[in-house]
Amino acid sequence: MTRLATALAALVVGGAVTGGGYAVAAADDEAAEPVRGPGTTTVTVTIRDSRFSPEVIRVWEGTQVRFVVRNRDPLNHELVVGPDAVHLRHTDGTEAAHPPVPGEVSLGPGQTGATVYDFDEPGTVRMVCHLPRHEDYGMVGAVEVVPRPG
Ligand SMILES: [Cu+2]
Repeated sequence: MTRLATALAALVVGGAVTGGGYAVAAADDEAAEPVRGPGTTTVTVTIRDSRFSPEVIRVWEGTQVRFVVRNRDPLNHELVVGPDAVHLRHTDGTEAAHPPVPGEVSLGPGQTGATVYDFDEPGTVRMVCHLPRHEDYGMVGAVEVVPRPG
């Protein structure tokens, strides 16, 4: 099981116990992630050893996140954030390189890049590196979009 899957499983279990559950979203090796936003916010994601850090990001609905992505590995990576349809398109492998569209950034070895994405609906939005076998290796993360009260 990947660390993310473990974290999500913990989230489900925690939800059953506490009725809230979000507090359990942080992996045991990471400090609890604050809920960021609303409005605009910048999140730095570091890639090392083909892992995103942080793997779980929490934002209020109605938050625009500017992802600054730092690739600390000596190989190519990417960060693609979006709904399942976007990930399916990349999994099919029909798009090898990514033009600068919101939520997608490709990074050469040691590069830093940025992309912007709007989180307007509560729920879980996955972030994935779709280079061959990277997702299987565990290069996945999630943005938990928390509904705003009222
Ligand atoms: Cu990768």
